[in-house]
Amino acid sequence: MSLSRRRALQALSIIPAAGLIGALPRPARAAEFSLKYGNNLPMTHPLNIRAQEAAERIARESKGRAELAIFPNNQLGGDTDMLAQVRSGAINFFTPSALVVATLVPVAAINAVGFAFADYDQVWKAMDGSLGAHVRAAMAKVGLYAFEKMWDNGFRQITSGAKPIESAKDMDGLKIRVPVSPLSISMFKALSASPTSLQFSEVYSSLQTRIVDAQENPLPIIQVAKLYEVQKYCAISNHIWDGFWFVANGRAFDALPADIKAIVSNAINDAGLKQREDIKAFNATVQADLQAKGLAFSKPTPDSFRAKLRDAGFYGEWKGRFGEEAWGLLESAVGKLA
Ligand code: X2X
Repeated sequence: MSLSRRRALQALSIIPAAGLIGALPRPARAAEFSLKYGNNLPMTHPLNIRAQEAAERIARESKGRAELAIFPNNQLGGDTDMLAQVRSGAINFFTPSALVVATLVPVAAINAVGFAFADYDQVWKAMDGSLGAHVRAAMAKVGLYAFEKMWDNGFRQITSGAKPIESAKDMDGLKIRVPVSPLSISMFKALSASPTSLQFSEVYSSLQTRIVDAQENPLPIIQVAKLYEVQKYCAISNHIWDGFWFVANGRAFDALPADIKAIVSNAINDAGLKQREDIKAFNATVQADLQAKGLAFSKPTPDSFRAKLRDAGFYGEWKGRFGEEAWGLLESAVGKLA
């Protein structure tokens, strides 16, 4: 089924979003290798649409020997639960944001240093190149195998309920939800906001009940998770570039026969590359869509944010925490930061 057809059917609820998997024809006999994959995003996000295609390809190319069973939308628990599950082998795959991987592998947050990447050319050169290789090697040390091609989350933007963000001074005291990640907390404290870490599964309700007033996420997430229903303003801050690592439990993946491993790797890496293109296309129209749904946009210049971070010692601190080698790889991709 083509992507546009699937999207159209979803929009018409002919394919119920969470029932997409159940709607697929199942092989008569259980697959020899049933691979469980959990993630935190709704079925309508390009990550799940492309993962579903990868699942179909894996079933086809393995002639039914392997099956990728997708558990989207936090069905298996929140991010930290799924991270624990993929480590223990309870699930085979998980696509955590690099921010979340960093609770386990600190250097994984290096792509999320504030205002480091200027554009996608820099992002993919670094993440498909030596910076990504450095992070993947660190993940391997804790038993996580990360596929080569990172998937796109996007440049993160700030939404708020009470007032718009026009410059860094509007961050003062802002009660903002951030992912469960030390870098996010550190960055928003340095911006003099009041950040709280919450798993993505709790974001909508915490905004709705005003436990927090603001959150930050790429526009495609704001759209598919319907955060515009519980927020009024959106500042195009581009403060962090964030991506999802497609990680496997290393031991379980290694134990698969070589031919199945190759089929799975190719399907997942190819799907990741297509997912990047989907986000690019999504970005071309999503702001207008969100505007039509009532979000009011502002575009603060990054200068006041960068200056605040620099004055608070943010860059110096994280250079120390990530170490010279990783920091050097980042700076060779984006230029001098600290
Ligand atoms: O939790 C978030 O904000 C999200 C969806 O962007 C991540 O997975 C980090």
